[in-house]
Amino acid sequence: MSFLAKTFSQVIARAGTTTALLSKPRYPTSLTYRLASRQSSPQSDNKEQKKYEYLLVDIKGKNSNVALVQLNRPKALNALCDNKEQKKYEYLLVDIKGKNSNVALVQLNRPKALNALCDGLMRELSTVLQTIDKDDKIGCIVLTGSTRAFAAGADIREMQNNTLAQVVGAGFLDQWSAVAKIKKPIIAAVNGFALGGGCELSMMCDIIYAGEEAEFGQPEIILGTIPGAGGTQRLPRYVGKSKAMEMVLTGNRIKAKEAHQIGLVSAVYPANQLIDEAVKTAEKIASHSRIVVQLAKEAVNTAFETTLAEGNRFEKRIFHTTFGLDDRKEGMTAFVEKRKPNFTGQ
Ligand code: CO8
Repeated sequence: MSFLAKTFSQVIARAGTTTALLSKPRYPTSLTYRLASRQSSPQSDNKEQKKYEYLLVDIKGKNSNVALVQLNRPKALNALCDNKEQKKYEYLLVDIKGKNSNVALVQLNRPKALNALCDGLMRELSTVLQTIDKDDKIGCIVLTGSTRAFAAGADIREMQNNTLAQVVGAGFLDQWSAVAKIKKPIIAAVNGFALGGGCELSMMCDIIYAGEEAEFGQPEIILGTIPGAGGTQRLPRYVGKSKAMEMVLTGNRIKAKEAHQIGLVSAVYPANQLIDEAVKTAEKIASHSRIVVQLAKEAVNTAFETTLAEGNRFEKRIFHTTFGLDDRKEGMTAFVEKRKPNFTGQ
């Protein structure tokens, strides 16, 4: 064990009378070791041991009130890596893209089930997106799946035997709404199937790009149920009542070209260029003021939640608000001085 790592472990081990938990880096490029105080039972401590890729965590002391955190990357002499390895997510691949490393690429990775959105996947996705949302280095997110499927819907096998009491009682799939609450822009890069919850997930994003072979649909009616994550609400707002009704009532799928024609997606690319194109757009968005991008996203989304008059009033207030920002001053000054703006997010 390296000197630094050893010292680190000893410090953690001396964490005192409260149990200390050393949490793992949340996603690839950050080296974010955090200490968090936590009460935990011996039973849950055993579970913790399996959760860390590079650490062993144990509870010590007569009163079980000391956490022993051991760095455990022996082959690399416990080098404090920035964890480029991507295996720590069960259902996702996460990577950082862009010339300025300011775009997060999140890929759904459950290929055998065509990225069916099981509970675990959606929990992981919500957590990862919320973590990225708080990362100052990232200005835009690209969400994608595989060439064959963005996502073929909620996991039918998981839902098959659920009862009404179970789904209501457990708030079944409540965590899905977390995606629509992310403040940073998300571009859905859709190749293959985007069906049911997959189509709804893409509509929770801010921009949808499609590969030429992409197919969108709300086939829940075929399964004896209806869309549950925005299919009956977002879809008519985006494509109009008649088309939304047709898709929801027949379960028919539409191809990328038609999805483009009706305004569900804003551009169609050859499948193998889709992610690059999405990242290019994401980089452009990320080059603008972070705070102003966030405000702009909120303003556009408000158009779907309110009347025109209220929406316009909200927009005007947000517009006025930008005059309290350094970035608004910098953007206009840069234009006048014929140079590129240097935004600070303030
Ligand atoms: N759930 C679970 N497993 C799935 C799903 C799914 N949604 N879709 C595909 N799979 C699995 C298949 O079972 C199969 O697994 P296995 O090999 O073990 O049998 C594997 O993926 C490959 O699928 P297929 O063999 O069927 O592949 P095909 O190329 O023949 O067909 C299709 C591809 C057309 C995508 C077909 O799989 C299909 O129709 N899938 C179901 C699509 C669907 O109905 N989606 C809607 C689900 S319901 C829903 O999304 C409600 C959302 C509510 C959200 C509420 C949030 C609060």
